[in-house]
Formats: sequence, structure tokens, C-alpha cells
Amino acid sequence: MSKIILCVDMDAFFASVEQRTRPYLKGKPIAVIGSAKRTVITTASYEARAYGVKTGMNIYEGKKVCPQLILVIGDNEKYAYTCMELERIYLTFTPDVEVYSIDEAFLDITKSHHLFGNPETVGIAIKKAVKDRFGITCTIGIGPNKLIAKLASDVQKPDGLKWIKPEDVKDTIKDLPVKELWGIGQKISAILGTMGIRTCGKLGQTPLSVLRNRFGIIGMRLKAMGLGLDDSPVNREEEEPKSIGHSMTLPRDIWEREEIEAYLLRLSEMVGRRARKNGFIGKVISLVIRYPDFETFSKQKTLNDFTNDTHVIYWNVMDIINSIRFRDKVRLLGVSLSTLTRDPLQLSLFKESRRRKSLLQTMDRINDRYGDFTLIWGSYKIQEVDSGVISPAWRPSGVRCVNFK
Ligand code: TTP
Ligand code: MG
Repeated sequence: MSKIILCVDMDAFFASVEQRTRPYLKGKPIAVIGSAKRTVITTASYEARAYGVKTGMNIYEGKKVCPQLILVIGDNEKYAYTCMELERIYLTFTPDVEVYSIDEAFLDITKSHHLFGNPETVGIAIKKAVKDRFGITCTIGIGPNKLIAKLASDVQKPDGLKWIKPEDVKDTIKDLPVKELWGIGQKISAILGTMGIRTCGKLGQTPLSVLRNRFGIIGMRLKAMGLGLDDSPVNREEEEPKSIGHSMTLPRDIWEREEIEAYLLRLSEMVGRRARKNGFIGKVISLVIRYPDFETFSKQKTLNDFTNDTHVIYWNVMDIINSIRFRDKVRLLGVSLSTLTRDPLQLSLFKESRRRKSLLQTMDRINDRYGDFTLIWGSYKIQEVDSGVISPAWRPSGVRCVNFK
């Protein structure tokens, strides 16, 4: 029996929440931005989109296409709260809910839809529950798997509901460009393009051996995608993370070594703390640098031992940075920890290490309670701390539940 999966995606999520909580913004072209000086538009209301305002534009670009655009500084707490409450609504329809990003979720209603009627009735009921509770609209896609449900959710935005039934999958995706499929990024679609494969129909017909030769193991997945197949389950638990990282666009481009170091310590602390909170240790440390012309590069270092200690991360980031010759000022810095494994929580034999671990745990507990950077290392000296915009990848629990206060 075929599964029935729903993909629920809020419409202009941050902007809708702002319009709902500040009624004077209703019906107006608004864009939600971060509080940092050089922020970009995270999303725009549909009224603003009609003028061509898009996610990723900076304020000037937004104002240029829509001079009456109202800029609203985002409120992470509101979005995270709404995301958590939405999950509770979904759970009244099925226990199989996967919060995929801050405003998207997959629901497996295969076993539960008959309690409410047919799958469409469930979709209508969810849309109503969301509207009643938050006054915002969402678009729901229904399909026999996550791939098709996600595709369906993009078709009728905003405030839509689209059901692609199993028997309609083949025809629906036949002429669809491969890059429209969830999971096929620019890189893969460009390679497929060079092989003459531009549509899903063509992808599905391509012999598996051809795809395997070019893409290795991913070839199998691509072939299945071309046929509209996807057997990935709707997971309540998030899969094991591959890396834990934070980056920040600096309030201004900087050369100054001391300032760069202070930001790197802050980023190392954010990474270390998230790893500790979620019980991970990692072996590879990466530094990301973006120059003012947006050229971005990263450099890695593999450690001998796994760690989640802020200072070990920081010292190694410093080693990396010492090996780099800057060609310009720095616009963005990022630090990440990868090749992760679960921290076996073994008590170290070395006293110093044990003492440091308990100190870190105490700091983490206080910071969790009162917000990041309530307690900071002595050498950490940044005056201007901009609160960033919550990441769309934020989730109510697990490693992507970042404290943003
Ligand atoms: P999306 O679902 O991609 O966009 P949206 O909900 O604003 O609009 P749509 O109606 O097309 O679904 O992202 C959800 C939220 O995540 C969005 O409201 C703002 C935030 N976001 C960012 O902060 N940065 C980004 O680059 C993107 C794409 C989204
Ligand atoms: Mg959305």
C-alpha cells in the first residue's frame, strides 16, 4: 500500500508572523531583516514579492524595487515559539511528524487519515487549525512520499493544497526540470545537463549503470528520484548531524587581527557549546572566510583526538588562520566541527582536563538558562554583539535547537 505523506510549509513565514502580531503591517509590503548593520532580507510578504522583493536581497536592493517596503527586524523567539506550537498542532493529526525546518514539516498520515476523512480533509483541517491558532496561512502538498509531497507543496503557493496521487506522479514530473526536485542542487543538475538529462522523465529513463558510473552510489538515488520514488521515512528523530558550525557576517569588514581573534573565540564557543549540549565530539575543525567581494574559502585541520572544548577548537582555528595570508579585509567568519561522534563521557584521567570539563559544563548551564554569552571566557572582548537571524534549519529539539537569545 502506498504511503500518504503531507508536506506543510508556512507562507512567507517570518513576514506572516510579523503581520499577524503587528496588525498595522497587514496587507503591506514588508521584509524581515536581521538586526546587524549588513543584514539581508530573510523573507518578504507576498505584497512585497509582487514588486520583486526577494530573499537574500540587501536593504537597498529591496527598497529599489519597492520604495514603500517596510523593514521589520526579525524576532527569533516568536518564530521558534510558533514552530514549536505548530508541531503540537501536527501531532494532533498523527504521531509521525518530522519538523524539517523552521517552517516546514512532513507528516505521515498513512495510518491516521481515516480518522478524519480522506487525506485532503486532513490537509484542510490542518490549514484551518493553523489559521485559527496563528492567523497565518500555509501551503500543503500531499503525495505518496516526501519527495512528491514537497514538490506538491511548491505548486500552489500561497494558501494552497495540492494532492499528487500515485497514479499521477509520472505525468506530473515527466517534463519537470531536474533542478526543481528537492535534493538536486545546482552542481548535480549542471552535471546532469552535460549528460543531456534535463527533465525528470529523462532522468528516470537513464540506465542505472550510466548514473552509477558518473555519480557512484548517489546514482541509485537519482534514478529513483527521476521515477518519483523516495522511500525515506518521516522521522521524528533528526538524523545524526555531520557537522556543527556557526558563522557571522561582521558588522563591518575588518583587517584587525585582535578583532578577528575575538570573533573566532566567540564562534568557537558557540560551536563547542552546541557540541557539548548535544553530546558530540569532533575531529575536524574548519574555518570559513568570506572577503568583501564575496569570494569564500574554507580550510580544515584534522586533530589527533576528538574534542568539544572551546579552547581546543579556538587554538586550532588560530593555527589555521596563522597559515593564511589575507588578501583583503574579512566580511564573514565561520567555524565548524565535523567528523562527529557521540561523546562517550569518559572521565579523563588527567585532572586538568577533568577540571576544564566541569567548568565548561557549569558555564553551559548558566548560558542555557540566561542566554548565550552571559558567561564568557576572560579573553573574549567584543563590544558590539548583533543578534543574528534564526536559521531556517532551526528545530524545536536536537542539535539544531540553537539558543538564540
Ligand atoms: P521559506 O519557507 O523558504 O520561505 P517563506 O516561508 O518565507 O516563503 P514561502 O511562502 O515561499 O514558503 O523559509 C522559511 C523562513 O526561513 C522564512 O520566512 C525566513 C527564513 N529564511 C531565512 O532566514 N533565510 C533564507 O535564506 C531563507 C530561504 C529563509
Ligand atoms: Mg515557507
